[in-house]
Amino acid sequence: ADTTVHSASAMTLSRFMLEQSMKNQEYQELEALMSSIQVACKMIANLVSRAGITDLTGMQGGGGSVNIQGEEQKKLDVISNDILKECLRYTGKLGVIASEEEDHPVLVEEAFSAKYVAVFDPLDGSSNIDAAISTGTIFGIFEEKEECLVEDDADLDEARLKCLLNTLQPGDNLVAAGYCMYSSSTILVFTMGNGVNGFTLDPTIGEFVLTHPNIQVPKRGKIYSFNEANSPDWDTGLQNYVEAIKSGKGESGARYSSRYIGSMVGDVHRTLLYGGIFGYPGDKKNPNGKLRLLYEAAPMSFIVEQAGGKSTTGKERIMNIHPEQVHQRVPTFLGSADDVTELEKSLK
Ligand code: P6P
Repeated sequence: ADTTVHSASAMTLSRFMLEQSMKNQEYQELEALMSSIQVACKMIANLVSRAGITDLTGMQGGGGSVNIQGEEQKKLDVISNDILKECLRYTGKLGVIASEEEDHPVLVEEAFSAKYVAVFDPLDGSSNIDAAISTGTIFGIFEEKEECLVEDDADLDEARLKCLLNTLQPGDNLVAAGYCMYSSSTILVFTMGNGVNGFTLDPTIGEFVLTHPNIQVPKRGKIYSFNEANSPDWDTGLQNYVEAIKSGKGESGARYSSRYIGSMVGDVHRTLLYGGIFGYPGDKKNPNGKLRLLYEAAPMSFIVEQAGGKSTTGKERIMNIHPEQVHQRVPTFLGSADDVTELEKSLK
C-alpha cells in the first residue's frame, strides 16, 4: 500500500482556498461555498464507491419517480442532489439553487447573506453507475443579480420569478465553476476565473490535495470524443471534419484516436489533460444536442477557457449564451483551441 505520508505542508483544498482568500478579498465569500462543496463531493464519492454494495444502484424505489428530464431517477441521483442542497444551504450564502434534479429553482430560506446562486448537476452520467464507470458532480456559482430574499409578506411567485431570473445567467457571469470526478480516483477541478487547479482526494487523510496546479489544455490533441452512432444525423461539415481527422487529412496531418466514455465529466477531464476535442453536437433529431447549458456546458466551458482551451456551439461561444429556460440544451464542442477552431471552420 502507498505509505506516503503527506508532510504537513501538503497543499490541501482548504489551505488553497484560505491562501486565495488572503490574497484576494473577493474569494473570501467563495471559501465557504468551496468548503461546503468539497464536503458534499466527499460524501457523494463515498456513496458512489459503495453503490453496488449498499444496493443504491438501480431505479428509485418500487414505482420509480421521474424527473423533468423524463428519466427514471436513480436513487444516487436523488441522494446526491439532497446532499449538495443541504451542504450548500447551510453556508447561508445562497439565495437560490438550480439542479438537473429539480424541476424549478429552489429558494433557500436559510440565506441570511444571500449573495450567490448555485447551479449543478449532482451526479452526471449516473446511468453508468451500475457498470462502475466514472461519473461526476458539475457545479457553477453566479452572483445574485437582484435580491430574491423571501420577506414574510412577499409575493412568493414574484420571489420565485426573481430567483428564476437569477439562475438564467450567461456563462460569462460565472464567478466559479468546477466538477468532481468519481473515477479511479476522486478529482475536484475548479476555477474562480484565475486559472484551473485540480485536487485529488487522499482517502488516508480525507482531504483533497493539490495534484494538478494551473491546468493548461494542450493547444492541439489527437483525440476526438463524440458518440459516432449519431453521425448519420450530423451536419455534413461535422461528418467531413471527423472523417478528415480519422484519416490524417486534418490540419495537423495526425490520425486521431476516438475515446468516448459517455460520461461528460470523464470525457471533459481527459480532454482537459490530454487535449483534443469533446462534443455533443446537435443533429437532425435533436438540433440542440443533449447537454444542458446552465449546469453542464457553461460551467465546463468556463473551466476549459480558463485552461486556455475553447468552447463553442459550432456557431458561437457557449459562454455568451443567455439561457431562456433552466433545463435548455445546447450543442457543445470543447477542448484544444486549435482543434475547436478547425472544427468551427468545417461547420461554416
Ligand atoms: P449519449 C450522461 O447521460 C450525459 O448526460 C453526459 O454525461 C454524457 O456526455 C452524455 O449524456 C452521453 O450521451 O447519448 O452519448 O449516451
